Amino acid sequence: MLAAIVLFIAAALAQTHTFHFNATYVHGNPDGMATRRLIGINGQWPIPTIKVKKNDRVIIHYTNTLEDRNTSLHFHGLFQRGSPHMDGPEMVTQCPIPPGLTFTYNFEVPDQAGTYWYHSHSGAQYADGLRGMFIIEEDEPLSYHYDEEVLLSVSDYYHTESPIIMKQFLTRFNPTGAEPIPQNSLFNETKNATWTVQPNTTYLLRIVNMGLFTSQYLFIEDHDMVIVEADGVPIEPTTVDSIYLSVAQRYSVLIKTKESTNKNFRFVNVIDQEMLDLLPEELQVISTNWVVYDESKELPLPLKNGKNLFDKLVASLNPINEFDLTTADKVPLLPDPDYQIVLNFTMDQLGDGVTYAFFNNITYVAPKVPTLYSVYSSPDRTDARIYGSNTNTYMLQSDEVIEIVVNNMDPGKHPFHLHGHNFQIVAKSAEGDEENPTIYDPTNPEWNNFPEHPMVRDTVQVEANGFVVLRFKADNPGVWFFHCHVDWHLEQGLAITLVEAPESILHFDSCYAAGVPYVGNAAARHGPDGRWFDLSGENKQPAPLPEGFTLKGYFAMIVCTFVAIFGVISIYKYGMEDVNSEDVEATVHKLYKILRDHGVEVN
Ligand SMILES: *[C@@H]1O[C@H](CO)[C@@H](O)[C@H](O)[C@H]1NC(C)=O
Ligand SMILES: *[C@@H]1O[C@H](CO)[C@@H](O)[C@H](O)[C@H]1NC(C)=O
Ligand SMILES: *[C@@H]1O[C@H](CO)[C@@H](O)[C@H](O)[C@H]1NC(C)=O
Ligand SMILES: *[C@@H]1O[C@H](CO)[C@@H](O)[C@H](O)[C@H]1NC(C)=O
Ligand SMILES: *[C@@H]1O[C@H](CO)[C@@H](O)[C@H](O)[C@H]1NC(C)=O
Ligand SMILES: *[C@@H]1O[C@H](CO)[C@@H](O)[C@H](O)[C@H]1NC(C)=O
Ligand SMILES: *[C@@H]1O[C@H](CO)[C@@H](O)[C@H](O)[C@H]1NC(C)=O
Ligand SMILES: [Cu+2]
Repeated sequence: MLAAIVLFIAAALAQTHTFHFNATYVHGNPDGMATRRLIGINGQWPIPTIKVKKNDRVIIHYTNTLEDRNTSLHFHGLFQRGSPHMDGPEMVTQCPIPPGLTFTYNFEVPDQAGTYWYHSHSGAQYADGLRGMFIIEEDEPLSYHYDEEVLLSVSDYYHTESPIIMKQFLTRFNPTGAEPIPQNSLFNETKNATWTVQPNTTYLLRIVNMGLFTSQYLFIEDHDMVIVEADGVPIEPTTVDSIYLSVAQRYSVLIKTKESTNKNFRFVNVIDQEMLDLLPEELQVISTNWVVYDESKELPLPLKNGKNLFDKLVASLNPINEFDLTTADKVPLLPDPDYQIVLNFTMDQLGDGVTYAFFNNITYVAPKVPTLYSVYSSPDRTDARIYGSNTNTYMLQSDEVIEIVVNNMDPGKHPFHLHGHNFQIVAKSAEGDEENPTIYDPTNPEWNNFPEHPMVRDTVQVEANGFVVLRFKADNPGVWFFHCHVDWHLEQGLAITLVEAPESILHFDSCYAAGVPYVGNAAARHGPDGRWFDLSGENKQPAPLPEGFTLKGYFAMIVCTFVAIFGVISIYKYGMEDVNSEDVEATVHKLYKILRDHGVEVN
């Protein structure tokens, strides 16, 4: 009862946040080195932060006012429980939004809180700036205290627009598949930033890597960070001197400022240069920003760059391995899987000379119909075959425990992201040998000693030539993408599609069972060339009554017919047995009264 009341109150307090977002081009120079065209919202860049409370509803009327591009929005880390059609990736859960069109995203956030973000899921479009933070405030008391919440994003940054980069990347003239090298990194979408703090204050810093490619190290000189949240999951408080974030990962950290204001400190973000195939001289891998206690005091000089300086700096940091974190709620290890998906990941050229990425020899190619819409419209939606050979689709049954093993046979690091869920990281290997990658072997005692309380998050980095083993419960019907969040690799096909419990997704079951058409216009006609307007054979109302035939008269006729029939039956009965004739008379009078009440003249 109490639970019901609490739920009722929560529902009553839940707010609806409505946004009108136009995707628009703006010009910007966030790194102070080159002006370029960026994609903003309503003429502004950086794009707005969305901040809501748990249980709230979010409605975004999203209009594509870019004249030459399709677009979409994905809300990274949101489960979209009951609203899989709001997840955003084009050709997976929706069609691309063409120029001029408005698509309304409308969903609730009932079951999660923390640091999320939203970004375009059309090609590599978020590299052009269409990326922002999405914060869901917890509606219950937190287990930790802070005085002030501060948001922070880091990212890599390109001076060229993504469609142009894509053309140069996916060609036979790039036979090694070398990823585009960013020109810079950004800190809160700028550089050389200063963050003015109060002394003796505890800040909750919500940090997102909104970059497209490179992981980053982050640290404040002479200040500890206490990790309390990762990808929306409360984490057993863990003190570190630095953090390491792959693209799409988030951490919330507590930072206690010093009591004294006699000094300012460097706040440094560092691109993981090991991910880059080549290192341009001019690329600033190490970028300095500042924590300012006293504006009248000098800022320490920026840290210098250079190959050896990177190695030296990184060697001095101790960011925790994400596998060694644990959830604050001590989430227990899921039982042995009902279904295991082993994904061997390789990169190779195909006949067109382009380098593609493969899971088990299949490179993801988008279908002609968004996969979720195939679920909606096919009577055979539980059969993987309808989803095609190149969407790399796996069927998940309701409430199964799913295990995904990614064996990375590539010498790069890759952050894998699952839509619609977070997952337990039950095993994660260190970097392997390029000639002899470390393959997950469940019979190897070194690898099947899973933690009792594994780390949970929605994006995990698999190390070069290493593996990760992930588990989750298939408790969220939908079509969910699982892919590398380095969008260059996603564009190379590094994705699979999970079709989860399709029989429980809004669908046309009763139509199939009843043999009722579910596609077409009112006449069940559809197709090109105006056949949508062909209504021949539609269901229609009966022809009108003959002229002079009024509704009253029609009613009188029915009742009179009834009286006549009743009379015949009565006479028949009368003749058969000893019935009181008064009964018959009374009934006939009742019928006359009904007729009079309806204005029919009777004698
Ligand atoms: C940051 O500092 C560098 C080096 O001093 C300078 O070239 C660049 O323009 C600055 N960028 C911004 C956005 O302040
Ligand atoms: C979005 O663009 C349309 C026309 O393209 C304009 O009418 C509307 O006012 C714009 N909305 C906002 C919020 O800027
Ligand atoms: C937008 O999407 C449609 C449908 O997939 C496609 O035909 C068209 O080429 C896309 N436009 C751009 C500019 O990518
Ligand atoms: C980052 O930018 C946001 C808003 O643009 C601001 O509220 C926040 O304080 C900035 N973070 C830091 C660490 O400066
Ligand atoms: C810092 O805060 C603590 C309690 O939060 C207080 O006891 C202490 O006196 C403060 N120090 C200064 C210098 O304000
Ligand atoms: C993955 O690679 C390993 C090692 O080559 C092999 O034993 C295994 O069968 C492969 N799995 C799949 C699904 O291809
Ligand atoms: C993938 O292709 C390689 C080489 O062509 C082959 O050896 C391997 O068996 C294939 N694996 C699968 C799962 O088809
Ligand atoms: Cu990747």
